[in-house]
Amino acid sequence: KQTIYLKDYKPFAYVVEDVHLTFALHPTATRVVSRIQFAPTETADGVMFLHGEDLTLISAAIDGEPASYRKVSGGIEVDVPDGPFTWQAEVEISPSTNTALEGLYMSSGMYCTQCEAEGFRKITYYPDRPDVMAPFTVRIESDMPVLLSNGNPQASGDGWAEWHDPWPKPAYLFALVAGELVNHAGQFTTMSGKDVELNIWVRPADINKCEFGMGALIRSMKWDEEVYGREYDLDVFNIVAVDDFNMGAMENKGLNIFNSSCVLASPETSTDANFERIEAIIAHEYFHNWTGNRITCRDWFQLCLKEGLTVFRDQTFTGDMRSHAVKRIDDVITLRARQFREDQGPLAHPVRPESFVEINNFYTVTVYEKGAEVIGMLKRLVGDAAYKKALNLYFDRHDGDAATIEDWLKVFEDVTGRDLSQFKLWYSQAGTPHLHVTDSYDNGTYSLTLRQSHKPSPNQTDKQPMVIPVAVGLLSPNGDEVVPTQVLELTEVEQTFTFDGLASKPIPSILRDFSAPVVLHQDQSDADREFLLANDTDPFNKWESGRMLARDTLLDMIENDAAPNANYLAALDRALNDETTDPAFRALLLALPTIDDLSQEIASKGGTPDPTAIYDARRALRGAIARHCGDTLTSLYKTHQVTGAYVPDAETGGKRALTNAALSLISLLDNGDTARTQYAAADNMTQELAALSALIQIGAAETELADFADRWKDDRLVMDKWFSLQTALCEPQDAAKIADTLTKHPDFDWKNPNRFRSLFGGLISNTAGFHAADGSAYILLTDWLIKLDAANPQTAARVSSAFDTWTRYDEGRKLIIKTQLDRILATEGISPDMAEMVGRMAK
Ligand code: BAL
Ligand code: ZN
Repeated sequence: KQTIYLKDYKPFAYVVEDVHLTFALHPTATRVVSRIQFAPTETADGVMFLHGEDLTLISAAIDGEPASYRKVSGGIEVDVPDGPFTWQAEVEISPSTNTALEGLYMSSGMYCTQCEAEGFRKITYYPDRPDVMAPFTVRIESDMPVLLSNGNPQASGDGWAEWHDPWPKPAYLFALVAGELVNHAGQFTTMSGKDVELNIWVRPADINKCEFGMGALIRSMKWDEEVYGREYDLDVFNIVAVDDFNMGAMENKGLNIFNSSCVLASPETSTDANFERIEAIIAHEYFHNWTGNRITCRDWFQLCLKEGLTVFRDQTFTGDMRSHAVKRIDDVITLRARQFREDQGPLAHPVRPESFVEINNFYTVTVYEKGAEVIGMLKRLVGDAAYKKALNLYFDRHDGDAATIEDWLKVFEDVTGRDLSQFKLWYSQAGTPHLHVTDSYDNGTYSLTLRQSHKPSPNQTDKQPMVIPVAVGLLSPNGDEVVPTQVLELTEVEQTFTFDGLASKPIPSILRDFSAPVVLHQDQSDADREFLLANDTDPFNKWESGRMLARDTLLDMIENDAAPNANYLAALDRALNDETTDPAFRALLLALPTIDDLSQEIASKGGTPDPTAIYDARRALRGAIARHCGDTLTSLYKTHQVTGAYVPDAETGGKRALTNAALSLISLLDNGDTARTQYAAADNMTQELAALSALIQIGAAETELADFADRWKDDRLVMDKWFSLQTALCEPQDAAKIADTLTKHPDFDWKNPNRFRSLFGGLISNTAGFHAADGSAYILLTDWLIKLDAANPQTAARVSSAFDTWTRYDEGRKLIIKTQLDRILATEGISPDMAEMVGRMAK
């Protein structure tokens, strides 16, 4: 496969005016007849290229006459007339043998599709590019009882149904579902009074797991009207749950298809975290209707245009539904753990990449999460009112367009009069900027000097200074906020900002709300951190102060064999007892930096992390916290228990988060007695899983693991948890062996992406286990990646990014990993997806 470059973009030379598709469904021999109206533009030259992969072409005609065409790499070239014409083709495809889960495939007996990014070309010959938009009419012929496609239902009869989608859309938003499904129905009246029929379609056994998803959908529709003024635009909105799915979910117009793990929920089988994630993903896919579908991307380099914005929208939604402070902290934890990690390694790329071989490899945390951070910074820089105006202009100006980042920034420039050319570097410059802060105080004037620096990234050595919004507040030593939050704009390499009229040297609270995705370097004393942990009015920095104390004591323990910092333990104990703060916030104070976070930190300072030593230090600190804060933890555990029926809301969820964080530490002291009692009494999955996790972590879960498997053997989503907990939480030295044993379990259906990711995702997240010095986990994962790649390249390539930190480690580990990467590259028939990912890592 060839490398594709952003700079080579050329529009398609034909307009697609209308698409009509007929599917005669059959597991191994589905026939797809396409009838497509094309009209040439002035750049047309008589030869039209159509994408097509793995298709058996039965017939092709232009205006009723046999077409003249040549098969070429990735599709066909067709000789076409000078004026408008109708292309009609019939192809045969085999959904039941499509294990890559792209295009039309089968999952648990149902037909379904996944076309983003380039799956439609596996369904029929078509200009499969996002800038070609057309209305679609679809006829499905099958004896399956439920037949769905995009848009509105048009007509149906025995064994057939027709759907019409009036909104022009790119092929990646096409969807079709056929199966023995039942629906959980709902209804929404839009702000202009239009009734919309809502459905969540599932297999009959899952019908009791739809209620929460339906509520989340209705909340999302309402929120998009109230906050962004966006109304839904079809008569129906369908969601379908599918067991075998590479992604979390997909925003196909009017027919969202979801990985069943991202929509099905019940108190007995789903945790608080599952409920929150499901609500966010339903919102995300729904929000795509405007940011993605009505306005789509000109080409795949612009992926962040829809994904960054839609993630930003779903993050705000979750904040509105739950807690902005907790959501922001959660998002930053993820951003640093995954996106900063990506930036630090060989897979680093800009939010808008400039080249790719396989676009599926660029559905990354950088495009999504850093893409959302960029929107957040833009909003902070222009202010809420201008952001709102700019968004309205964006929707007005670009509705129906396939747009670019330039189009997006232009609306902000037009609304505010600002020149955003320097800001645009956030889209093109890879890597995490570093922000260095020094300060001084003299005679009532406080000065803050901010300096930015940038490390090289793959193919980017010389970097320019960026616009960095730095939200700052100042506190006086008595705890009063003397300067409320203001946003300093750092645009040069170094700038000094002054604050006058201060009676004493203030304590600065820098980068409030994590106002930019940067690494902050600040000489901050433990005393200042303890002060901010107790007094900061900014919840993010309040939490961050505790986090930095925890990080530094861990680093001191790892690097200098130091004892846990007693001041940190005392400050943590005080913060845990502060009943004025949200229990969910206090639960986050107990979440220590992970082994991978710490190894990122050590590597960024030029050191070589030793995962085993980091594991030992974390365990020692957890023990010290349990002992030092034991009374507090026991008391919190008792006083914050939730009684009554389970509700998946933020308030009771926060209490469960706190009591369960306490439980994990209490279990270090009481041999698991409290956890065993909780496990036995639990009436919801949050409590059950937290107790089971605490027991696994102290190596005392044998009975409960067997009981859990026995009770949940028929629920595949719960069994995914059973697989992942064991590999994630076991002792590092046992991890590879346990993972290997689990691969032999009769329920390890490795072709199911959720099951594969549960087992191996758990192993990878067990950092010290994955990086066991003998390389056993590296070898096991590689064996399985090679096996999976032959069936499902997209998921295999994604999981291979587990190796992207390999250059951090010692020579012994590096040698084993490099050998594995070379082994993958040398495998005959390796997919382009995998070859690109591993090739970038092995460089
Ligand atoms: N567009 C792919 C799935 C998602 O981001 O919603
Ligand atoms: Zn998305």
